[in-house]
Amino acid sequence: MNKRLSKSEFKAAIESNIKTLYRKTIDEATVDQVFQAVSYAVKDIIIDEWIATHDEYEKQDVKVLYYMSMEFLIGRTLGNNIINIGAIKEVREALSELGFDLNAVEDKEPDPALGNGGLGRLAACFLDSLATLGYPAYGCGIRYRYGMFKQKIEKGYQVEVPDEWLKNPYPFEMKRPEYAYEVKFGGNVRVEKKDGKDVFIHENYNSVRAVPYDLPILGYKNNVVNSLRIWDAEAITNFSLEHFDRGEYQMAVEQENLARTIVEVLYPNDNHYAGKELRLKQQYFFISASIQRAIARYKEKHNDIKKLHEKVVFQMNDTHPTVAVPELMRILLDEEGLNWDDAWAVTTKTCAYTNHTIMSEALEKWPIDLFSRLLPRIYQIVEEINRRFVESIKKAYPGNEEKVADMAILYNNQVRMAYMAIVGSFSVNGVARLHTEILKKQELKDFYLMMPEKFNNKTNGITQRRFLLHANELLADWVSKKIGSDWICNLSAISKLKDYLDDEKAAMEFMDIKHRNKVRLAAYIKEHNNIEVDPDSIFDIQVKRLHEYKRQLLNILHVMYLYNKLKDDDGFDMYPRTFIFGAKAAAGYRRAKLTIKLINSVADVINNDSSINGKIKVVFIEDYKVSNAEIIFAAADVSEQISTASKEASGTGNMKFMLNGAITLGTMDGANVEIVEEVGKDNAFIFGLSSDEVIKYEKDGGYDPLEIFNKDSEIRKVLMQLTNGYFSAENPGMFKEIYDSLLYPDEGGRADIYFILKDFNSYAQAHERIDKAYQNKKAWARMALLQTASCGKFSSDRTIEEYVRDIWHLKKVEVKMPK
Ligand code: 26Q
Repeated sequence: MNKRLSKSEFKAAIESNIKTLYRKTIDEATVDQVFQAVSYAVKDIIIDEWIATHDEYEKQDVKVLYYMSMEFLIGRTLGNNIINIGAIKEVREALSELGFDLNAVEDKEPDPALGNGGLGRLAACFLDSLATLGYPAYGCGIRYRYGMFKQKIEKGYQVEVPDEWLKNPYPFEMKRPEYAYEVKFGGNVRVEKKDGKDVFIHENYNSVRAVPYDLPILGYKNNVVNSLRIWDAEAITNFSLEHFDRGEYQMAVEQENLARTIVEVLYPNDNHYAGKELRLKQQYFFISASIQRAIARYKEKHNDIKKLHEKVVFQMNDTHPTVAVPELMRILLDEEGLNWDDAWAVTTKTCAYTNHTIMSEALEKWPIDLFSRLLPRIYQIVEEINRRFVESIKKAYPGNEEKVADMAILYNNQVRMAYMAIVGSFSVNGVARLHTEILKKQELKDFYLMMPEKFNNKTNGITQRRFLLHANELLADWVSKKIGSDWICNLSAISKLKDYLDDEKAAMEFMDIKHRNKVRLAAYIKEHNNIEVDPDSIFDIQVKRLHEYKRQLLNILHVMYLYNKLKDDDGFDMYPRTFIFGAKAAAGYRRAKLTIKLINSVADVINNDSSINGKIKVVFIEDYKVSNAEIIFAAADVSEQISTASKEASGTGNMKFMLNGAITLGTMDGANVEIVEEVGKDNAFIFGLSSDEVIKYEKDGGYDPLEIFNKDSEIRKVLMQLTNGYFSAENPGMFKEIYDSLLYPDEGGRADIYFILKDFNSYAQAHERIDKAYQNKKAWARMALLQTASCGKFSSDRTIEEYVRDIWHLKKVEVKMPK
């Protein structure tokens, strides 16, 4: 380990940073200032390893992965960085002697929320694993001025507040102006003949300068520091007086505006496509800059651009970065002078694509007029890619015009980005086994039949270093005491805990830690919601983005049902349960926002009804994000993973809960299937339709929720409460929209399209099994410990090793530091 600082050296570094940054002594410093000072002390250590890592990459001339993603939900980095440089003890003690608490200092870091949810957090877990495993990689993304909005709950409604994460300088980022590139938009393309060849001249365009900022991504105690490179936009034409009297004034203003707006804000849609021009600008902006840089770096050492794929691989995180395909073609054709076939061979050996969804409303389809206006040269290339691809479809299926309609990249005046991603890539992967099978058999069947060799599965994973080592110190220490610390870099070693399954003392220690974590969450809830919750009750938690397919509505309707039973049925009793929710809704997603209001309205009534003796509490945690997620996962008994089967590609929260010993209550969807496979079906609470059944109903019809409504008086009562003001006395009609969606056909002619009523009774029965199981403390403890002991497969380290083996073919690098 490099330059191991002792406690006293840390103290000195912190004090000296306080002095140079703020002209203050440590006694006068605020906690915010101490956060900055500690961060700079840590950064000092990181810098040497950062340099050494990149020297080693240069020296060994390694192949590099560029992970292209519109989102990196990295969360706070100080705590993780301190752990990864192996200095947690020294820093904590140094701060304590200076009169500060490390946790309080960590809390001062803004939570960089450059992502929406699963896909963005996955990218962050992957960077963590890549660095820890020693693989050369860059994350490439956007330096949004405003990340994911902060959520406030006012009168039960979500209110969005801008996330000003850059209000104070962010200590870990480094501006790299020497790697700036120009990115061009709009204008037109003129063709000229030069030496008998067509030359494409892009003119009358607007452009911006893309300027990268690097964030260090540390491996765990291995001296490796990779980079997350996020691009900022600056105006190329700065205001200058000489332009004032000419038409260029307008131009200068436009370029300033363009630069400012491009990186202004992360689109807060999760799993939903909105065809906004600015979004496409963002996509092309960071892709063009990233690829220009990757090629320039390649050319520093290599002169045969046809061998680019030997040293470079671009992984596209969903379709959002798919303009990488035509942009790489543009550079190879127009700037490197390759012919089409050579350029296409290089491109399709360099690009790979990950699919994260089959939901039709999430598929990116850009209107051709918008696309071609914004990216005229790129569009020409897309046309040619499409022309050649259509030709190959016709060759494979002579006379079959339907195939062309089903598969063409350009169709119905739209650019179908997923199809371009598949055609331009050598690898197409899904993110859990079931999801990949659905892709192959249903959504992308035509492509699978035509190019089966491209398709593969990479079941998602999570980093145990953040979601156990950092998030749940008590449990992490306990695990290490029992089985050693191998699990930190090799999660499959955690299965050694299985030796303790029938050791009652160990099981009780495990549950005692769970209890202490529940006390920690209860304190958080008291502070933020002013609600008292009982740490002895079952903590039943659903935290994830709010989306109809994730069925938070099923959860809250079931809470209403239980409440009715407590009130109406004297013979009914239940173990005390705390239902905890956390979810952001996309700002424009009306029904999702109404569901948040419903949860809060139900919470208000139930939490204030003393007649039920506190048997049920309902809590909506405001502003669910990476930093409070860490506290939440550690405290869960039950993990709600209740999406409509076939809709959740994988899920990753399910794995974070499992790692922390919560038991899954879920459908056979996404990675739940593989979780159940690891723990055994008796150690999970599974309910509901299978994905095959859902898909069959969707195809053939045959489901009518009104039948259930008419037959089942308990369900009917719950639904009536949505329209009779039971939970919204001030406005009885408030939840009518939700009621209608469950019973009456939508514009597509179907009612209850997420099968909430269909799965309701099966869900209620699974809850009854939980109620019973929890009362056997010993059996529950064993089952909880088994979750942690069985989660080895779900490390993102395993996922990354599979990507490396099957797709990226990277070589591990060791970084040695002088002692
Ligand atoms: C698209 C176009 C315009 C604006 C926004 C978007 C957009 C943004 C984010 C579309 C989709 C997303 C995010 C998708 C996502 O998070 N998917 C999740 O990915 C996880 C990691 O693979 C899976 O575990 C989840 O199942 C999947 O829902």
